[in-house]
This record gives sequence, structure tokens and C-alpha cells, in this order.
Amino acid sequence: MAKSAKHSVGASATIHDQKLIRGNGGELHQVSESNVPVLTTTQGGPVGDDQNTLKIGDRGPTLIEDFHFREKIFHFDHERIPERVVHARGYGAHGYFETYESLAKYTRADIFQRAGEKTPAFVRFSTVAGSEGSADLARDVRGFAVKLYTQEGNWDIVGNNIPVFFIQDAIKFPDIIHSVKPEPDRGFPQAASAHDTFWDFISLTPESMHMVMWVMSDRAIPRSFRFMEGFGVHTFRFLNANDESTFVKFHWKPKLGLQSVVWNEAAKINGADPDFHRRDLWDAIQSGNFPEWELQVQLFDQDFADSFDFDVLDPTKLIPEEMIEPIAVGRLVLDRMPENFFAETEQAAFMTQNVPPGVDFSNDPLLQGRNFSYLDTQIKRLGSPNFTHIPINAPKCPFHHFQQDGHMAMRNPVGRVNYQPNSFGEGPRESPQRGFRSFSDAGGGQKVRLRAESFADHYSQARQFFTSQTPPEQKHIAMALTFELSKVETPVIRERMISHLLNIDDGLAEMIADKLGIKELPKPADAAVAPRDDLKPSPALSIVKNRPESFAGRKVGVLVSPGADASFLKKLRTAIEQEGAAMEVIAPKVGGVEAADGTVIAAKHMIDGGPSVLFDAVALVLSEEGGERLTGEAAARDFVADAFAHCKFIGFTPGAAPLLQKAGVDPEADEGLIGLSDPKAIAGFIESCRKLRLWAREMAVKL
Ligand code: HDE
Repeated sequence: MAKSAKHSVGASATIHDQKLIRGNGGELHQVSESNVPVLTTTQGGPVGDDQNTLKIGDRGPTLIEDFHFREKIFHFDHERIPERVVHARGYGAHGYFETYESLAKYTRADIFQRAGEKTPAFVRFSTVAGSEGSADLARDVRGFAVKLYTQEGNWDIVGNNIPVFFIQDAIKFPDIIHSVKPEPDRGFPQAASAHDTFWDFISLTPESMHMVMWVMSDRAIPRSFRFMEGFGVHTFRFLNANDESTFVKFHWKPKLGLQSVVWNEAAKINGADPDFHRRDLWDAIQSGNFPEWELQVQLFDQDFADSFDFDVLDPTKLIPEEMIEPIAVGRLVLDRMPENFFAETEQAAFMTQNVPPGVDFSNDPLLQGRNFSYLDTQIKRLGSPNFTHIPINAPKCPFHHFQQDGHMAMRNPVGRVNYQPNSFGEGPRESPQRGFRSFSDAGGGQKVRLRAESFADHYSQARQFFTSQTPPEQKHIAMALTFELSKVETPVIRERMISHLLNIDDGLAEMIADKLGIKELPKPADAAVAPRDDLKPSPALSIVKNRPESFAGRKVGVLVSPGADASFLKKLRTAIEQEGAAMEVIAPKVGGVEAADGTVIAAKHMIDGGPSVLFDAVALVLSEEGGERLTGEAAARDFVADAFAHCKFIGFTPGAAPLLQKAGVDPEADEGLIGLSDPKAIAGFIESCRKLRLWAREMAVKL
């Protein structure tokens, strides 16, 4: 049978020079005389002309009989499948999960039985509110969806980078999502929560206050996927071989530590490189720096659940890590990009209800609702109940069932028997021993539409989150809330938010009210349960308190000019790479510059295309003349001014002094400006970079 050609041929290749050859598998290929595969229709027919439609005369009308044209356009017109209704913008990668030790004591899940066992995995990161084409640095929650292809079927942990959620009951999901998506009359704003409808819904939904504090924190503008945590959010259950249950919460901890950007930087990254997060993951994996997370679990029993301050079924609450210390149970490594974005990432179908035997659900009402939703959404998007036939969604373990037929069925049963029980002794049968057994929950009761009383405290953990942050992180939360509410046009919504904030932190509420020009503070919102102020701060909730002691995985942008010192640059690169970080050169021309010694320094970016927001730290390696000349370039001045404003460490050679001055940066301003007159200073520069940002610079500016 003829196989479709992979590559199109140019206009000059015609049907006349076509011949058939046999491939390794014995299949026939059509190739032209020049051995280039011949372009065919999807039916396998060779195409003679792919440049011109069939017309009557060269200026005449096009003919309906042009079946190649018709098929080509028809197929193009159907290329899109519906984007995900939430989490539309995302990016995925393949990898594996490696189990550290047997967890047989807690779970009979096969994936956790043998130390060192590797299980194939696929992960998709996403934003929530924006469309498929929106920018990566939207202020938003990030999805962190993991598919583990276990020996007992696919296990999907469909989590976020924030451990709590906005709502307590799944029935409110369409409302929260409608409110954050573009407003229906005007169709904007795209990928932004800074608008009336979102804050209207939030201000009328006290249960969202804890999550709002997270979404206004730096967690919502991560530096990259590689520096984010992931959380399963809900309480799940582990069940061991004796069907004994242990509650479990799942946490993914990035090996490179946590890191975020600042809002002004995020806004600029969106302009300079809307694919910043995608590119980061692509670059890291393609260069062999495989990102890695550790899976940690918080395990607890019914007694703990009963004695805990909050309800473990309430998805707006977390269990502080200081209270139940997470245990590391394995690691996730991403080491391969999909070959085709559409086939693998766009068609990936995650479902919370995909759990292996030994993992089970709790009665968290949000989780229960999700278990219902995700199957629906796959039918809508992928168009057929056979979406599990798509390779990315198919299990990698043996599977046998009697589901059959339907649109696009790719695996079709053979033989006579497609039911069970049957008298022919054919086909699979269920296995009470190996098969999935649900936790036997003794719960029962009346049919009600009620919210449990134990879910009623909406403010205490919001306050705990805020008080657990360092001063710069608190400042960022205040600035984010001010920015978002300043975009809200309806005054009563802004005031309503202040009344909630008064239940979280007076200082925060007062500062934002002042910034918004609200003269008279409203009364604190009525609270169903009085907010507590006795919850101990949890250091695990702060990004800054958990920063790594290394600059590994980060990137330095080095601005060079003609006449720069090439040997110095080489030493700088060696030191940066020894740290496990990367260096990229930015020059007035993308072709690079001629160094003082006459060699050419190659550049990755020209100044306009490589603003400092794309880097974690910068260095200015300029000659006297080059530095002087760059003072006239707005992009060079912005490069320096932004790096300073975003609290980055800046290394500079003496030639950079005029540029620093023109950018309004005093070279003596603080310890974040590091003179590089001598190669010996490079080590000190790298050491500073390990701190990632000099927050003291920002704290010197009063809000
Ligand atoms: Fe989702 N969510 N969700 N969600 N969610 C979807 O499924 C839904 C929730 C999350 O990379 C949809 O395949 C409901 C919490 C991620 O493909 C849809 C509720 C958490 C992804 C859906 C929630 C998430 C989705 C849309 C409230 C964090 C992207 C497309 C009860 C723990 C997965 C799709 C990917 C996607 C429904 C709440 C995470 C419509 C009804 C809480 C990471 O089924």
C-alpha cells in the first residue's frame, strides 16, 4: 500500500518523474526520480501541481472538480479542535517518575511498590483564564497536570501551582470562570483578572479569600515552569493491600527551587517574548538540563483530620507543612519534548478520575464535581469516545475491554466475543484481587444541598498566608491588589474587597484603601466564623524563604559593545556555566561585535530583541567608547534601568559607567551593582547572583 509522502516537493517535480520503491517494511513509496517523496492527496493519489488551482484559462474561474484543492482547503478548515474551556494555553513534556522506596505500608498502587522503578510520564503546564494564544506571563494560577502511565493504567494528578482553590463546591465553577474570562459584552480583557466581573464575583464569595491572597502573590507570575511547585490540592486516600486508608495530599517540589518575577517585569516579558515559559522549557530540555521535581506526600489519619483546625475536605484550606511534614516518595524528570505539539500536548486528556488501585478520592465536593466534568470535556474537545486511542492518552500497560466502535475507532476487537460473561472462554474478566476497590465509606445521610459548617472559616488561613510572607512579598501582594482593583470601574466592588481585607490584615486593607483613594474605611465584612489570629506563620508558604542557594538553571544576559574584552567574557562564561547557569550575549547588532583583540564576539540577541527582563541577572561588558555610544540607545538605557528596577544583580566593567549614569543608576547605589574591573571580581558577582534578587532595593522605595 502506498504510504503518504512526508515532505512536499517543489513545483518542478511532476507526475512524470514518479516511480515506486519498496521501503524497509516492504511498503511501497512513491518517489520522484530525484528520490524526493511525491506529494499525495490524503487518499494517496500523487499530486501534479500544488501551486495553482485548476481553472478555465489562466484568468478564468476555478473548477469544482479540483479535488486536490478541495481536499487541501477542507482539511485546513478543520485543523482546530475546541481549545480547553479553562487551561487553554499550555505546554507539555515527556519524562519519567522514579519511585524512591516502597510505600506498600500505605498504598497497594503498583507504582509505589518497588524502589528505583521508573514510570513514563507526561506533564502539561498551563495558565487558566487566557485563550490558547495568550501570553505566558499573565497573572494567573498555573495548571500542573501530570499523567503517569503506570502498570495499572493511567494516573492523572491534575493539579495547580497553588495548593488551594477559589470555591468549595463544584457547582460554582462555571461562575468563577465566567467572571474571570473576557466580559461577554465586550470580549475583553484577555488573560487578566484585573476587571470588574472577576472582582465582583470574588467580593461576593468570601470562601475565595484565601486563594485570592495566593493569586495576588508572586506565585501567580512564576519565572518559569521549572521553578514552580505543584499541588494535587484535594485530600485523596491511599489504600493498602488490606484496604486500610491513609489520607494523602500531593506536592511537587522543584529541584531548582522557587522563583517568580515582578509584575512590571511580567508585563514587559509578555511583550518581549509571549512564549517565555514555553521557550524556557524547550531550551532547558533541548540542552539536556532536564527539569526535575520531587513528589512529596502529606500523610495523615482520621484522628488528625478530626483534630485539625479546618476540614480536610475543604479545598480552600491547606495543611501547613510544618504541621504534617511532607515525605519525599519519588522524583519526576522531564527529558523529552513532544515531536508534535498538537498530537501530544493539545490532544492530551487529563482526568481526575484516572486513579490506579490503591489511590482513592475523598469526599471533597470540588473533587467529586471534577470527577464528573473531565470526561465530558474530552468528548467535546476530542470529539469521540475513542479519545483513549490517541497515543498520548492510551495506557502503556496491557489493557482489555469490550468498548468498541464509534467515531475514529483505531483499535478494533477481533474475534466473535465482545461481551462477558460468555460461554466461549474468551476475553478478559474482572479481578476482585487486582482490580480497583473503592474505600468503603460509612458515610450516609439525608439528601441535602448544604455547605458543611466546618467549611465556614474563610479568613484565618488567608491571614496565615499573608503573615507567612517576607516584607517584599507582602509588598507585592499589596501592589497586585492595588493594581487589580484600580482597574475595577465600579466603586462598590472595590470597597467590598477592602471590607474583606479588613478581616485578613488591617495594614494591608488600609494601604490599599489609601492607594485607591477610599477616604472612609468600610466596616469589615460579616464573617460566618470570626477570623483567627493565632495560626502560626508557615515559612513553607513563602517563595523568598525557600529560595535555593544556587544560581543553577538561571540565565545571565551580557550586553557587549565593540572593543569589549573577549578574554574577560570567556572567563565570565566559564564561571556562569560552572554554576550550572547559562549566558546569552546581547550586542548592538545580532551579528556580534569585534572585540578589542580583533576576534568576533557572537551575539544571540540585538539590544531591542534581548531586553533585560528575559534574564535573571545582567552584566555590562563594554569598552570605553562602546559604553559611551550606547548611552544614545533607548533600548540599552532600558536594559540597565529595568534590571535595576527589577532588583537584579548587575555586573559592569568600567566602560559601562556612562550608560549606568544615563539610565539613572548610581553605580554605588547598593551591593547589587558589582564592579567587574578585574576578572577576580567574577566570583563575587556569581555569589551575589545566587541570591536571585536584591529585594532591599525595592524595600527602600515606600509605597
Ligand atoms: Fe480543572 N478543568 N476544573 N481544576 N483543570 C479542566 O478539563 C474543572 C480545578 C486543572 O493540562 C478541564 O481537559 C471543574 C481545580 C488543570 O489539560 C475541565 C472544576 C484544579 C487543567 C475542568 C475544576 C484544576 C484543568 C478543561 C471545579 C487544581 C488542565 C479542559 C470542580 C487542583 C489540564 C480539560 C490540562 C482542566 C473542570 C477545578 C486543575 C473543564 C468542573 C481545583 C491543571 O474539565
